[in-house]
Amino acid sequence: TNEGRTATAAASGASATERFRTDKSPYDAVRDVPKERVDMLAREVLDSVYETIRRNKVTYDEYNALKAWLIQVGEDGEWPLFLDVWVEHVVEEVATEHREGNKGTIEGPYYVPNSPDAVDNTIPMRDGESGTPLTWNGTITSTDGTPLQGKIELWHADADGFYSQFAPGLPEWNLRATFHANPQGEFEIHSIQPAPYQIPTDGSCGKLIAAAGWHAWRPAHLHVKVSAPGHELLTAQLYFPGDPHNDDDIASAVKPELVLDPQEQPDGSVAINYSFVLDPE
Ligand code: MBD
Ligand code: FE
Repeated sequence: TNEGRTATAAASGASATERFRTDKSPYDAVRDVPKERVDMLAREVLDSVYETIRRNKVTYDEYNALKAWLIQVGEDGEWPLFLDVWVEHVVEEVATEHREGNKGTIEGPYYVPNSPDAVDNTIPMRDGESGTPLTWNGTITSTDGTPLQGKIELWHADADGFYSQFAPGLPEWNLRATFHANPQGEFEIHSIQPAPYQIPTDGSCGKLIAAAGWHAWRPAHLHVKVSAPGHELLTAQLYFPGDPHNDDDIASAVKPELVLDPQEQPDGSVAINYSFVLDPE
């Protein structure tokens, strides 16, 4: 739960918006989309809006509620959150449907590039970081079985569901690190098991969820970006069996291939074995 600490939607939204502007150069990206594509895609989206308005006889009250809400999404900085929760999963599906290697899923709004290398295969965490200790072993290989000396960028929420750099009071790189496989493609990672995550409920995305009678939960998940020379970057998330939200993730980002098989150890920790197969470029 998010009790005891405050992470307002506006604060994490502002951080996510700033992150996106820094990493993705969106204004250059917008110029790169050819005019013919913008023309066709914008018209198709608008046509589906018109169709919805006509079919449901949308009223002026509803139109104005939408307009007020859209203005508020921008003021809250929640466009990254809104788009990654409700749109990105289909973009990811289309972008990766050709792959023969590992299934991936959405990146979400909380990735930060260039996380420092892990020390002793252990992710940075606070003294007494709460959560079940997790030991993860696996390999990175190419689709033809060749071991890859690749790297894994790992980031995840803490036991309260907070991400460093998007919630106050956390060390900068808490639960974020880059891990390297050896020449045999083997890697080992020590971290903790994250908690289920509730997207901020006090901002406009939360308002939409409440107004529609939805819930705000994502199942507990580990985010990864796995890369190796000459191979397509894999962005994925891994999930834990039995999580009540694996079947109704608000972000529609769970796939059966991404659910782990954790083994409880006598010392109370959990061992996981999960390997990655990357597609050659
Ligand atoms: C998350 O942690 C996340 O992974 C996604 C996709 C959206 C909101 C919060
Ligand atoms: Fe996440």
